[in-house]
Amino acid sequence: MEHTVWIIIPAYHEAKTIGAVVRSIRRSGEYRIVVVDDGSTDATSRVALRAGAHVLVHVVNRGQGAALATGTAYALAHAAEYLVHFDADGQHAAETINVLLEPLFKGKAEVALGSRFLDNSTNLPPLKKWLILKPAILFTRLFSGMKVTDTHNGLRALTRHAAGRMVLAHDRMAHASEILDEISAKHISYTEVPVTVTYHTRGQGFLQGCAIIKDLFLHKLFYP
Ligand SMILES: Nc1nc2c(ncn2[C@@H]2O[C@H](COP(=O)(O)OP(=O)(O)OP(=O)(O)O)[C@@H](O)[C@H]2O)c(=O)[nH]1
Ligand SMILES: [Mg+2]
Repeated sequence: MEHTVWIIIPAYHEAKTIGAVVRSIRRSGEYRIVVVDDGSTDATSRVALRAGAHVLVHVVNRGQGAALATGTAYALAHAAEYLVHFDADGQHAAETINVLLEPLFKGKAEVALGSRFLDNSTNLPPLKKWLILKPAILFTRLFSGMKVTDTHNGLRALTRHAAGRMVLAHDRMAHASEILDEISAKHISYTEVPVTVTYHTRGQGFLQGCAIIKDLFLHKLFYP
């Protein structure tokens, strides 16, 4: 690959999936991969290292936003021209990386945001979809005026220039809305790309969603 692309994978207790995730990314292209082990007490780091990723470790759990910020700083310090955010839990498909990068390579946008709502390929749990994601999309539209179809999707690609200008100060789940706020405030060009996210289990998504909503409100009310 003529470009230096870094894949940033925040990982918290993902020893079961991280090895297969790293290997599938390595098979799909010449990417550099950094796994940020967010204070896991399982074998996440060891498995990621063995699969061929660079591994950074938070000594305590700081949240997905903080793990992304750590990975971003590392990638920028290691000549990244493009950066991709990718989950460690096996829900994202490695083949999507190229699709996300394409509009960036062509200079059409500085950020490509994955969306689960541009086609019907993602089988979202209904509670998560209607109680969490749809209200979050509406909330974002009202507060920041951004008309994106999916506000809390962990799959996105950024140019070095865009990633370098974004400040990710929100450690936990509200980093997704923070990224959108940064795109809007700093007039960074973006496009949405349809992606498929695989859902195997139910339940956990709902608690996660509550955390998103809580963070979102606290963030808007106390740090506007
Ligand atoms: N839950 C959680 N995930 C973290 C944390 N730090 C890093 N991560 C990683 O962030 C990624 C996304 O976490 P998920 O819990 O799957 O969140 P999600 O994909 O938005 O939610 P689902 O749609 O329910 O899967 C995974 O790769 C996690 O390993 C943390 O403190 N908590
Ligand atoms: Mg997930």
